[in-house]
Amino acid sequence: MTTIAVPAARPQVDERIASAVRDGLASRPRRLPPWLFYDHAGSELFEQITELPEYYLTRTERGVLAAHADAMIALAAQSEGDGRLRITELGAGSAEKTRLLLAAAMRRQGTVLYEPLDVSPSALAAARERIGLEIPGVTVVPRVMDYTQRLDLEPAGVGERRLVLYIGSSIGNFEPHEAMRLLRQVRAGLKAGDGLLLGVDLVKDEALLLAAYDDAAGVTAAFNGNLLIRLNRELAGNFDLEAFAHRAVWNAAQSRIEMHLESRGAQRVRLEALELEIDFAAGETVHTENSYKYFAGQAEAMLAEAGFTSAGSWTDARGWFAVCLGRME
Ligand code: AVJ
Repeated sequence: MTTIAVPAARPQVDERIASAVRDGLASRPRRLPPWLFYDHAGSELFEQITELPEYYLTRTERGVLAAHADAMIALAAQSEGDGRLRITELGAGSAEKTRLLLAAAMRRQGTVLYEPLDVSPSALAAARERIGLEIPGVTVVPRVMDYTQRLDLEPAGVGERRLVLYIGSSIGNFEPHEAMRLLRQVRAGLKAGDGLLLGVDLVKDEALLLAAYDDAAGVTAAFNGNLLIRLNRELAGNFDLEAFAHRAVWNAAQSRIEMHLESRGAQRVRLEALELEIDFAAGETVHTENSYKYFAGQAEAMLAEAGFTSAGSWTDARGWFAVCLGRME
């Protein structure tokens, strides 16, 4: 009889995650990239966030889209005559918000090709189910792509123009220079007549901003802390959740909400899979997210700087959230 030595079960380490965590935790101040939030549990927590009374972003943008989707689609479709729109979304779809735009395109042209781009195959599969089943006439063509690295789009068909959606203020996670790089990258993938619909959260009263990122029910705190649960699971870590506090800060000089995890005391944490030990001082923070807030007119200016012509801009009655259409001439 042969005895086979079974190595201790060790999680399969994803290199992209390993290097982001290694670099981020070694830098001062320590940081972790916000894309790490979105494992299965994190995506569910984010869905819960979008329904919180304090998290005005999703429902405000949804209101803007509900009121103006037809106008947005009409403007995107018509420049130099009417084109059929193909709708390409950066990210795997934002549920009812995307649906409002697809429904408007359906009203205009009867059928529509919808192309969500995302790094996550499972997120794309869910989007395909959701959209494909709920709106007959929409053909969903999902593509696995890290659009922050490169955007390679097959050219839209003859007589067809592409409308790229980048809604939900997802752009707010990027530093201003990275955001501009991304917009230019999108523009480089488009041709004359194509457009980009950009949704951005606007600067408002500080108390409202802070509440949106530090809700009474503690869902955002759980979303932030889930990052540590993920590192424990995927990198064999021993973070003690109770030993870190959720912090949301308004950085007025940079016009951004920051989220941090603050070490409640001096402690040592081990990430077995990286053979890494980190000593946290009491009060030391890990910066986990920036969520930039823009001034009125700023999104239009960014679109213009990236080479788009500003074709339309919509906001809610309180001026909390803006959706802007940039077009390629
Ligand atoms: C998905 C990046 C738009 O910044 O508001 C929600 C993520 N972070 N609550 C945002 C988030 C904390 C969200 N974005």
